Amino acid sequence: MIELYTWKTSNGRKASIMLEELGLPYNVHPIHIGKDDQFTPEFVAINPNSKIPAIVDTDGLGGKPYTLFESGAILMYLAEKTGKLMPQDTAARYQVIQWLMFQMGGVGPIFGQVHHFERAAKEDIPYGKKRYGTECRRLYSVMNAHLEGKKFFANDEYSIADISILPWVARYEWQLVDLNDYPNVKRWYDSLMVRPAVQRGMEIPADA
Ligand SMILES: N[C@@H](CCC(=O)N[C@@H](CS)C(=O)NCC(=O)O)C(=O)O
Repeated sequence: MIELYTWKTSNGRKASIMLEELGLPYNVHPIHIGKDDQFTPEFVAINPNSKIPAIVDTDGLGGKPYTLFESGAILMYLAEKTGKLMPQDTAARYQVIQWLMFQMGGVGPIFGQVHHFERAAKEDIPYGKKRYGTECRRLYSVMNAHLEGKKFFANDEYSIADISILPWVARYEWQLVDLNDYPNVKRWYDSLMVRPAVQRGMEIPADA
């Protein structure tokens, strides 16, 4: 059984979409980050960095419980555990890892800053909005150019690379982005958002 510690955010949804796609049984433990649940001693014991998502695989490596945080590591672990959504072939595998790292090092941190400066900051900081908004739109342009003539980010196969990027693009309105300006991203996004597993994963935790 996978114990999933999460909240209804872009990083949290990566893990829940992945679990839904794999059809693995899992229990959801809501960590209300707006109420500081991430700083409780119980959760810090699972993730010393106090961020969701995190998992405990009760049937982990060697049959022992295995604890993991960082959404990219969780996606890779679950892909390896099941042999799904990441290819075995080394060249193809690194294409997936490359776009996963693009998300973890670029899309996530930059889009997150856009969300902060546009929606959460208690003061209006035009420099922050401009700096992160410009980089966000540049990343959309990179994705749009890459997806020309392609169905998915890597190897023309659905993978954890797509799952990592999707919940961040799902917040395009928060990023003040019109997806019609990036037609290849829009086509990719529309084709994935109709997947039942994606729709279920986007709604976890149900009561958040
Ligand atoms: N690099 C981490 C980032 C995780 C992260 O920033 N999670 C946010 C929610 S999307 C969080 O837990 N924020 C709570 C806080 O910063 O106190 C990952 O991909 O797992």
